[in-house]
Amino acid sequence: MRLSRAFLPTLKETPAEAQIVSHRLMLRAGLVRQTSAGIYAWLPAGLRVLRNVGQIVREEQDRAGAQEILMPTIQSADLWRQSGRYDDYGKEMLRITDRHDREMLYGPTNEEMVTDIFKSYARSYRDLPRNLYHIQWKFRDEVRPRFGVMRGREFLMKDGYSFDLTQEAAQHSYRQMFVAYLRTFARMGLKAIPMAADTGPIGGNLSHEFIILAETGESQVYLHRDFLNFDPLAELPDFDGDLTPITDRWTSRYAATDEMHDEAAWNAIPEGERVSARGIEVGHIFYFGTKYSASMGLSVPGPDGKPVHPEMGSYGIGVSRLLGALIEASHDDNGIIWPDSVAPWKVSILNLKPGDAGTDALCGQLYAALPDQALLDDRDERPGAKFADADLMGMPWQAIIGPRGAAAGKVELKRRATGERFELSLEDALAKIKG
Ligand code: P5A
Repeated sequence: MRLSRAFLPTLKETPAEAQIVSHRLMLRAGLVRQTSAGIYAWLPAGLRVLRNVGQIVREEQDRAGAQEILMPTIQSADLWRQSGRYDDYGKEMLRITDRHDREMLYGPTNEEMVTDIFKSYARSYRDLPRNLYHIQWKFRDEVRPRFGVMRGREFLMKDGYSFDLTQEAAQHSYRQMFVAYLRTFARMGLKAIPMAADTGPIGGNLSHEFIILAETGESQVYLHRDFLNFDPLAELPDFDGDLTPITDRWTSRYAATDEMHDEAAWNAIPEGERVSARGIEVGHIFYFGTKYSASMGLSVPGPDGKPVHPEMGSYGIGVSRLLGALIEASHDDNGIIWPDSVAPWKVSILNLKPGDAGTDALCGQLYAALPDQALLDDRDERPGAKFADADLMGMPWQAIIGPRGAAAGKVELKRRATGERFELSLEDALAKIKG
């Protein structure tokens, strides 16, 4: 993309309404635009990151054996009456009436709908286990939407749902998602720590929140410092095999959200090993047994012919919230520092002298060699403005090209995260950018 033709509206001023750094930077870097309280339009750069995040989520869900579907945003109130949640959900649910006076709602989550869909097809225990997920917009009429996409009213969630024959099998499905989540967040360069959590309106008695430590986080959390050194990408697990050694390792140390905090267990940990911090919840997984299958009449004949209600769990990732979390975790005074895996473009190419034949040619060559991966700053602007915008937008690499370098056939490559600079030939620069 050429900046001279792109819709990438950066702001120099700090927007007054933004209270935390990620929100400020998302507005300043032109990633999103608020259209109503807690509702955002995604501009080109923001949309590219949202898609990259979604793609990592998708790959790890598929790897763990889940299958992607796409359910609608609008649901019928009748479905929710079956589970009893239509009234329970209260004011957070956006209720809509259609032209025939039928009660509808904008889905805040999809347990009811997926249970109903699965019920239409499941014929016997041989149709178990199954795990279905989608990445779809949700609406929750939050009392206090705030911090930009972090607590929105409309937000993008990956929500997955598992169906199993036995409690044991359901716990295996839960562990598959537990491990898939560890991998998902690690691939985005985030350290997300699973913590014992409260189940709230979803239900059940087993649940973990995946939390990223950040001063601006909305949750108070308590954890053992060992978690800070765990590496989820050290090995590729066999998702069909026994995952308990991995999950046991992660649950063997104390980690809890405020609601689940146990003072006695906490005090038993030596003081120097305790970390109490603020955190951002980027994922939440639940095992709730037959809560929805029983209330919604989902059952299949088991191996002995007797009907069984499948054991279920649900698994959520805040895809749009992750953009805020990623920026909270990776920025400096000058702007965003995108991790390579989610960056909107791999490199910003800074043409320091548009109109200079040699400079234009070298920029053009680099740009052409990186289809859809480079943002070319070919604007008629001072170099200072280009440096500032490139730092603000946060591509992992900056390729700085001016007349002197161009004459020598050299590209100055800057790593956004560290500020390291390299003088390289076009080929060597390309190799580094492609990593
Ligand atoms: C799990 C999947 C559920 O809804 N049902 C389907 C279960 N869980 S949850 O914890 O309520 O939400 C899952 C994740 O969605 C993100 N999230 C939000 N993101 C932005 N704005 C919001 N208002 C918001 N509410 C929830 C969180 O990351 C949460 O972990």
